[in-house]
Order: sequence, then structure tokens, then C-alpha cells
Amino acid sequence: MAQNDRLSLAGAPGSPYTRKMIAALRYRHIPYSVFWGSGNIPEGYPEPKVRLLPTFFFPDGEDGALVPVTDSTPIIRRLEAEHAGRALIPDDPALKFLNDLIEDYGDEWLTKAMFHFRWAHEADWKNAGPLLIYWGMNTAPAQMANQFAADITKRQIDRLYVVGSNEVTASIIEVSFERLIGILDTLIQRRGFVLGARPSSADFAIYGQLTQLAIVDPTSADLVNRLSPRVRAWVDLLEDLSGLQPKPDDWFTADEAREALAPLLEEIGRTYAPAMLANAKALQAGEDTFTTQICGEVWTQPSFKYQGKCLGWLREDYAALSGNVRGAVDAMLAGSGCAPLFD
Ligand SMILES: N[C@@H](CCC(=O)N[C@@H](CS)C(=O)NCC(=O)O)C(=O)O
Repeated sequence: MAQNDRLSLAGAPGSPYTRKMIAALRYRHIPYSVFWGSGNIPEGYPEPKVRLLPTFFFPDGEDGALVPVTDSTPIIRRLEAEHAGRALIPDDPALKFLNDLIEDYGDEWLTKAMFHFRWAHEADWKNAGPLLIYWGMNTAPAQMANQFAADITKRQIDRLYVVGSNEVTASIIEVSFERLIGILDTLIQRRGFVLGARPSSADFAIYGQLTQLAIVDPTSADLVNRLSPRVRAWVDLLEDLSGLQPKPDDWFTADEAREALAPLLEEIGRTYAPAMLANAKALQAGEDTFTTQICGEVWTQPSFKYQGKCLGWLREDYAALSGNVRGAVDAMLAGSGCAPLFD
């Protein structure tokens, strides 16, 4: 049943978090077996409680029985502890904190762009519907696949509001995505990755979303191609970094980080920060939806418990910073719009 020498997971090529994790496993030289689609999990594997992709199967049960585990961010940290070398999390505490923040921006904000671009424009949903079916059921007869594609397309379009995408916010999402591509173009040009000359979990979070935005979905893929062939090429490189030989001094120094990351932190402060803050406030007040201003427009969406948890983890990280480090981090966050997250 289980291939115990390998870490197994169920995922999908169209799932940004699956792509984040597979690329991270390759870079880290951690052997894995991936099952494409929750419908293709082999017999004998436990059924996940929530069918989130990716689902990992860790030998956490009695006598090493497999247990389904989800959520890429904590899984990356667990794998850091279980496998030595080729770390994705910098040792330097200030850089580590920035990595956690940028990773969460990739996972929790950039994913809005991913979902929006895929389902808001006709050319994109016509493209994505059948892919979603064939990624999980590649031998399905075309007629059946087309019917399933139509069903899932309708369901996803009806769920656009869940990530905050609507006619008012469409331009906020699209313009912020264009800004991000410009910022990444300049950042990557420095030393190849978000935090220096070696990849961090923040790179893989952004990469995961871009496997879709820059390649699969035609409207956003055209944008990326046009705005930055460098970023488009970066996505291909991140897929397999098994040959990169990272060195301890490949991370940015404090001075480099301060200068290099300022535009990205400002972008995070413009979009992710107000959304995460308003979400946390609504959750605290027991409200089902939150409304805030992002880039001068009204942003309304259902409040989201998991993102409340993410902000809680970041605040714990921040609280654990020692005085000196906190001072350095505060100096970087000042004026970026991110500081209120940690007030
Ligand atoms: N926080 C999770 C997010 C995973 C996630 O949202 N997966 C999506 C696919 S990319 C999913 O399985 N969605 C199914 C659903 O929401 O029903 C992680 O980091 O892995």
C-alpha cells in the first residue's frame, strides 16, 4: 500500500498549492509520490476529512499508519524540521519573518488573482473548465468531460464572490497583479529569487499561483508575457531547482533586503494588509462578511476563518522577535502599509 520510503500526496496540476509543494519537494531533494486528483488516491489510503489539495499522507498514526494532512505552509515547516539541508526558511530571524509574510501574501492574496483571472473572463473559463476535468480524469469520454466542465465552470463562477472578485473589485485585482509582475521583474533581476540567490518558501508560494496565472489562464498569461518575459521564464525555472547548489550566504544581507524588498512590501501593504485586517476584525465580531477599502475601492467578501488563523500565526512570529530584530523589521515595515498588521 504505502510506499514508505516516499512522502505521498494527492494534488492536481491546476492547484497552485500542489504546484508550490511539488516544486519545493524537488528543490529539497525529498522523494515523493503524487496522486493526480483526489479521485486517484490508491485503495488503503485514509480518506481526508476535508478534500483540500494538496493532501499529504504522513505516517503519523498508530504503528506508522498514514494520516491525511493539509495546508502547505505548516507542512513546509514540518519538512524543514524532518529533512536537513537545502532549507527554504532563512536562519536570520528578520529575513525569516519577511519570508513568512511574503509567503502568506502569495498564498492568501495572490490566489484571489488566480481565481479571478480563471473564472471572471469568458476566454479563461472556457479554457479552464475542460482542463480541470482532464487533469483528474484523463481518459474520460469527451462528452462526459464537457458536461462535467460546464458544471464545474458554473459552480466556480458562482463562487467568485468568495474571494472578493466582482465588477467593482476586478480592476483592483488586475491592476495589483500587473504591479506585482513589475515588482518581481526588478526583484528577480537582482539575484534570481525573492530573498537572494536561493529560493525560500515565499518563492514557492508565488510560483504556485504563477503556474496558473502565467501559463494556464490566457488573459493573465498574456499579461505576464507582455510585461515580463523574465518572470515568465522564472516560473519554468522554479519548477525544478534540483540542480541548484545553495550556499549559506546566498540570502540577502539586512541592507540588501531593506532595499530590495521595499516595493514588494508596499504592494503587500496596499492589498493583502487591509484585507487581512478587515477579515480578522469581522471574525472577532462574529460577522460573516467584511467590507473595507482597497486602493480606493470598496472591497466586500465573506470572512474567511483560515485567513484569520494565518494572521494569528504571523502575529505570533512577530511577537517572538527579539528587541533588536523587531526594531529592524519595524523599520522595514514602516510606511509600507504592513505595519498595522502587527500593531
Ligand atoms: N491552505 C491550503 C489551501 C489549499 C487549497 O485551497 N486547495 C484548493 C485547490 S488549489 C482546493 O483543494 N480547493 C477545494 C475546495 O475548496 O473545495 C494550502 O496551503 O494547501
